[in-house]
Amino acid sequence: MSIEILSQELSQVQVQDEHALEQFRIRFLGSKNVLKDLYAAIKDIPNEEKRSYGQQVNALKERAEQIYHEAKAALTQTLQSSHAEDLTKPAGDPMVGAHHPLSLIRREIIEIFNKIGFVVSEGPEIEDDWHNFTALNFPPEHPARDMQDTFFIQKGANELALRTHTSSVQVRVMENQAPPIRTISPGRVYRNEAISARAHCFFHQVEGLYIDKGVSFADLKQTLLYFAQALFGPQTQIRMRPSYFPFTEPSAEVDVSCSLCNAQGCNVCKYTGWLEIMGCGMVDPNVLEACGIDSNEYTGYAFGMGVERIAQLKYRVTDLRLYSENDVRFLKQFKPGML
Ligand code: 2NM
Repeated sequence: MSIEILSQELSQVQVQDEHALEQFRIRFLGSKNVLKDLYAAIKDIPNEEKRSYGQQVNALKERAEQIYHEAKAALTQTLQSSHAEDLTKPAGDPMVGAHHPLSLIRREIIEIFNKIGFVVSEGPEIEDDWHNFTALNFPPEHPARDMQDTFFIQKGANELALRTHTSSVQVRVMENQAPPIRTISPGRVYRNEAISARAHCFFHQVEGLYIDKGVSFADLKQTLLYFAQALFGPQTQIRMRPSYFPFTEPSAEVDVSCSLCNAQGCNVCKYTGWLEIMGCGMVDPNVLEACGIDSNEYTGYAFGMGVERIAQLKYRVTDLRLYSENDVRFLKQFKPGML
């Protein structure tokens, strides 16, 4: 190896990592380094050239040492700056996730009814005509059976539908269990609606059903009063207004006194002091019979509420679309213990 070649090598060398640094050290500064041959060759150099030859080899050695020390210093610095954290610092606050507001409300509703003996039942989101309509006493020409209102799915010769309410789950419970029945059915339901701030093509319900001997409208009213006070506070009052559903007779809409203004009137309750939160009624004998329950022996009540509606009242959400857009700026507001 000549002085010229090694000199050129040193002028071009790049030491980019610790491995390259060690290779460089072995080659130029190690116990078998390439300069040793050059030093050994001094004895064969003519006397008058020895001095200049020795100076050139020494210069090579010094240059190699300089390169080595500079590269080592540079590498140590990048290593230290990538470990710039203070490792003795105590840990910061852990990242705490949020729950979806609809999950929070659903959980709260389920807990309130669990305490008085209702158990959760679930069922399929894709239903047949029987469980979604016919068993629930929907007449053949009812508008809900129209394409305008319901999403239908063609599966071979069968027409199926995305369930429009979770009452379909309760039909399955009644078909498969003997009374007494005390159940609540939370779940997603679908309606063929144009999406806006006030309407969506899917939303969430919790429906309740109680069937036994001698169940009365008074039982229904007291249960819903207990529920309203557990959810909105002990000062809450309820009122019932006559209504109509195919599956209940008589039927009613349930209002709760507005907890935001103490029923004094505000823009949320439209200055009425009341907020509509659910529908209810006594299960129609036709529904009981369709599900194999003797309507001479048993009576029952049922109710249904929209989870979005309740979350809207408790959390003041004014646009339904926020529930399904997954914008973290919305979602992260719902931390444990926020209410
Ligand atoms: C409501 C209103 C009134 C209801 C009826 C039934 C069933 F399966 F027993 F017939 N489940 N839920 C019901 C009754 C639902 O939602 C507004």
